[in-house]
Amino acid sequence: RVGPTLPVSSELAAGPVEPPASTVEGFIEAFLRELNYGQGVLLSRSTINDQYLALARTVREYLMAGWLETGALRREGDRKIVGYLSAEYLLGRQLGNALLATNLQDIAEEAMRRCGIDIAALRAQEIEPGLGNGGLGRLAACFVDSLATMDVPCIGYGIRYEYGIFRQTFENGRQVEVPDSWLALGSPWEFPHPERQVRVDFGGHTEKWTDDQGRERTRWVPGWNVLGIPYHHMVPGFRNGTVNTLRLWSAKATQAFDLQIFNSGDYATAVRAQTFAENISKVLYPEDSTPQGKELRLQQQYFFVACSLHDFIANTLPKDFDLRQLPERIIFQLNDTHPVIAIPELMRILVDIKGFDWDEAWDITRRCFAYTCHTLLPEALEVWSVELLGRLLPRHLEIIYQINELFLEEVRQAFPGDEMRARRMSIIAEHPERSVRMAYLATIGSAKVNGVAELQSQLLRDKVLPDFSEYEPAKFTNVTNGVTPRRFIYLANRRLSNLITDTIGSEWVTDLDRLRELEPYADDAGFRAEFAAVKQANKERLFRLLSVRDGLELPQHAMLDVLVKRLHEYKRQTLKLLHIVSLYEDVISGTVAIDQVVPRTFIFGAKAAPGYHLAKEIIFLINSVAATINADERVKGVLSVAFPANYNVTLAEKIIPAADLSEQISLAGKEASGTGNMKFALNGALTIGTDDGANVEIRQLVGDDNFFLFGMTEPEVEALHARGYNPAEYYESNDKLQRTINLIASGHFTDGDRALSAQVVDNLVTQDPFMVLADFQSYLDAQARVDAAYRDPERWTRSAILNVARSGFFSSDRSMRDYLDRIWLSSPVE
Ligand code: GL9
Repeated sequence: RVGPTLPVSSELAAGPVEPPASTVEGFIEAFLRELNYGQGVLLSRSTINDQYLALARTVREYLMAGWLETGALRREGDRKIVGYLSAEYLLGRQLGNALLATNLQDIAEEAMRRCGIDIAALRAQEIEPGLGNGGLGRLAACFVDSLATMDVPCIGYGIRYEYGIFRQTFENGRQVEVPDSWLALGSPWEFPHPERQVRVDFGGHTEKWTDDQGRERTRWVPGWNVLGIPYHHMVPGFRNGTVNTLRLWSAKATQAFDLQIFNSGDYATAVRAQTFAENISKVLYPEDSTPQGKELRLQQQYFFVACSLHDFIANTLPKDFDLRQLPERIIFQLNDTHPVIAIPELMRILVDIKGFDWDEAWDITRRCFAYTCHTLLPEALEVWSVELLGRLLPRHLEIIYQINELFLEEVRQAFPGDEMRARRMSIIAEHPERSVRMAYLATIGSAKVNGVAELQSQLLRDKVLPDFSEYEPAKFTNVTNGVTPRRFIYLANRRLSNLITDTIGSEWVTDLDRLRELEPYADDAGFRAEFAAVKQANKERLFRLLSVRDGLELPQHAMLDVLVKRLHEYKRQTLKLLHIVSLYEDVISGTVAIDQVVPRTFIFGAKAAPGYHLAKEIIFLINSVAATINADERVKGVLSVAFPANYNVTLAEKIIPAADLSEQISLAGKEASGTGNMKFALNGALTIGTDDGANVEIRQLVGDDNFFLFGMTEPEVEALHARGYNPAEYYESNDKLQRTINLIASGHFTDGDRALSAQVVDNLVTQDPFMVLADFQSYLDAQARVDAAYRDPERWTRSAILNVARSGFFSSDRSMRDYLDRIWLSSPVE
């Protein structure tokens, strides 16, 4: 069912709110109306952008009644609402998803055809909102999709960055970042509400005062402020009429400019305050798993959290709401530590503004928050210097001190005489400078703490927060990540979706465990042939795209071996590179005859954080190796390397369905979960991977025979660290490794310039912090097993089918059910 049922609220227009008719004629009528009266152009004079905007607005019309109704239900009902607080949402393109959710794809396509428009050109017109860096932001987008599809009331809160993740280009093989002006041609998907602005304070100082009951109170006297303007986005459920809301905040100056100064001609000074304020939501920090100790980033965090809490309390709850009931009406899920300043902010609202006693306020607050930790890298745990936090948010710092003092008192009571433990558990770190450990604040102030895959949740308890899990073991839980099957199977892989639906029916789209029913078909030669044909067609679609987009001409029948994710040393793109170079070296040195090599096309996709120097050197080296190998006649058609620039959600939707082999090769104990790994398995790629993150669970489910495991386990990694790791030992004792590294070091791929590969090579041979060399041989052995398996196409396809059939667990719908059961403690309506 799409669209409205009866309006539930007297605030809705009288009578049913009618969307346009779900027919080609109805669609054309609405489209032309949007074009003429919305865009103000005639069809014959319209540009592609006019047409795209009108098409988007037409689809929006079909969602509108459901959106109004869902909002009214959320406000007027008494169900607990999920407030997802996330600094990132990596949404991907919206048009295709909206057409899918409304079941209007065929109607829209035919309607456009009758208007003489190729809908594919309009789809291509959309610039995806890249308001996230990678897995963490994409996870938030999958989660809100699932909650809408499951009819769970949710408001996703975040930041409307004017510029999202940078657009990556390559110049002479080096990454160059270009601002992502995703709003340049207008976004038809957002609804600005400037009249609902919220004021956010910063700076200043605090004062004591005594209220009329004689209680000593504190008030914050801020130094400056900005306005937050909400922009609403629809989050449509899959054909269920529910449309949830994403509320993204944009910063604006309280005063646009100083007219006197402007009139005196000093324009720069006149607008300085405005520029300063609006910088807060100007651009997404393009960091990956490293804390960015920048003042502006803390401003961003407090800005969106303050707006969101205010919005919920003042605008979503009824005016007379008893805030003691708050934990029954909202659970704020903290997506990593970025929004954790919400904890002291809620305390400030309850104690300073609403006049609650500290203890009662603390009891309420702790039940309103839950915290998800997305990392295992100690360097990725956010800390803010006391100096900065105190300057920007003086009252919040006081509150954090108070929380800490009371908490440590409890700890001292539970462990008398164990002062070391109290110090270890303090929110305030003393070294290297006095700072606030946001993960500790999050843990203390939340009802639940979860990791994002079984292994990481275990390591979170044992290694990252051991004192806390010992103190409150019941607080800790796991929810393994998931991905939305709507975008990553149905939308991205229409051919596979059709094959699945033709075979087992269409229920799988919202009940992914049903994919199990495909299992018997793995032994059906006819089904295998159809499955293999889907894969081949997806490859050809990708090659056509890469030819137009990047000028790449790739062979049609090689194994497609894919490594796409952010560029980071722990993800070990260099290990993949060593494998490629070793295959190439085998051929050019005459060690292996070319006809003995299983043809492979390697695809990389990766952005490096602009300030991450070594990551950018690795990108340059990958591009250098690609250029050399692709130009070498000796391996032509057998080994090819493609590194299309600007890997993003849109490109992922094309690459993943085409992949044969999914590379998930992080050092064990470093990748919290991974979600690309799930998308590949669900699209019928086999995984070569370490025992890390969700790989562990993927392997358990698909079975050892259908997964290529290699590398050290996490305990083995730890043991090697403890013994003292020396990469040079591996280099010296492994002839193949030596030849591979020597070829790179010789300048073979860099026009003879050894200096150009030196940083990457030296780092590997002398430091190798992520043990690439230690896992090299094991990786090569596993790749040899991959080759053997690929030589038997029937066996390969059978395994690929089993990967699809057994990966239903990785639906983000299942993740949401787990959050509901284990953390949010409420269930979807019947
Ligand atoms: C990440 C983890 O590194 C991933 O392993 C995990 O799958 C996702 C989602 O839980 O979260 N944490 C993190 O900081 N990033 C992740 O991808 N980084 C980016 O989003 C760039």
